[in-house]
Amino acid sequence: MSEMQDKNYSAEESYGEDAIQVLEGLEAVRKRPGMYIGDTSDGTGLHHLVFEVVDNSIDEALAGYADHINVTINRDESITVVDNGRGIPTDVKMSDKHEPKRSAAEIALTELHAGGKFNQNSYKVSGGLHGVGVSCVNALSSWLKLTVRREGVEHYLNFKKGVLQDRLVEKVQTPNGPVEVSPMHVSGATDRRGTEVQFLPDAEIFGTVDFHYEVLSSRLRELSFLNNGVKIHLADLRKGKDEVFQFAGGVSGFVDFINRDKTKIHDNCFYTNKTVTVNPEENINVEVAMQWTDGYTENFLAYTNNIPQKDGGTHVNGLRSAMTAVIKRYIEESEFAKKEKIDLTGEDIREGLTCVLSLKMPEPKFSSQTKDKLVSSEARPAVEQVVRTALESYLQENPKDARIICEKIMDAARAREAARKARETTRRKG
Ligand code: 0RA
Repeated sequence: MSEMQDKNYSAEESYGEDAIQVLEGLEAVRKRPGMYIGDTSDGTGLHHLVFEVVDNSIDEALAGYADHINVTINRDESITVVDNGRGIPTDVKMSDKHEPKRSAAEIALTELHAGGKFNQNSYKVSGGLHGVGVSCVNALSSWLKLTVRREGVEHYLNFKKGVLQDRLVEKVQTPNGPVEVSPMHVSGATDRRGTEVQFLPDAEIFGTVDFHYEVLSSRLRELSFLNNGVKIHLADLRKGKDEVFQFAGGVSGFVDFINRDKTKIHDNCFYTNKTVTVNPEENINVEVAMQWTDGYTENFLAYTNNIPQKDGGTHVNGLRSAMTAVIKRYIEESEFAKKEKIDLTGEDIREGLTCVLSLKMPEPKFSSQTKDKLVSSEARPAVEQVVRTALESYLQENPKDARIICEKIMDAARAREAARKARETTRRKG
């Protein structure tokens, strides 16, 4: 049993009540790291540390204050994440119940909070899979250094296993008498702005620390597709390798990337990006790109707030129902399909389709902790409405693409019908 849990240990003598809560939080994370960050023995949790830090910079970018994120794998296997956002607030929180009263940055890096996030964005987009926040990364790092560049000044804090090192303490006068505060260290003047987090994952928790470039690059590439306008630079100083992920055109760039070695059967990728208001005050941003290839399988990726849903959910259902309705009607009303009576299914429509659907919405609900399926009911009509309108216009405005797509779909329906008949014949003979 640890000192902190020992009933005989007289806490109040050396620590305040909430200083104890901070230590208990740290201890909880270090005791069951897998619960907070994912598997600590197969690399999942290790790479997740990086994504947790990057998510906060992505949030700052989505709030409109950052457009550049730099991720570096250093030679010692530590990771540096730098953004050009506003910088985590450095001011001492006079409302802090702690003594000495701490900086907002220190609180953000040491307190576990429910949402895990310190950004108060409308979407709370980050949160990734676990959404545990940087305080967990801090607790699971043998050391972490935070540098904040704000208003011409460079500030820093150093931690070991989540515990602040070299604390500064000053006395300030207030109307209620003198109070002790704990500001950040100042290293000097700067003309840069933003937040920098460098950390070394704790080998006591993760065993050998060995980052895989490909694991980081594929998720960072995905994040750059999902968050248009954010430039993400990844550098691996161990191998002298680096890449920049920056795509114009949002998820249509993602579809292009997925289809890079496939044969596209039509030229113009379908793309829409709209925000709709459902219920009073709830904005949902719907972004969709689609392009058909000459293949037979469907390639469908769905995301909510940058988190993938491999089992789909209400957003995917909304997209499918709008697509089926619009395409069915287009074919029924078109010249080229007049003579033939074909019953289309959703599967016919999706054969050879590459599609990326990305939703950004406040407080999404998922069916499980793994967030593999979205269950928020308001997502369905939002996606349905956006896709219906945009796909109708796309088909009207791109008649050549529309015809090629519809012919592929009718081919799929005919093939399905022929296969069914062949099966029936075989059965009768048998
Ligand atoms: C809270 C408030 C503000 C910025 C941030 C958090 C912030 C956090 C992170 C984490 C990584 N990069 C970040 N950038 C910003 C706003 C501060 C203000 O009002 O100036």
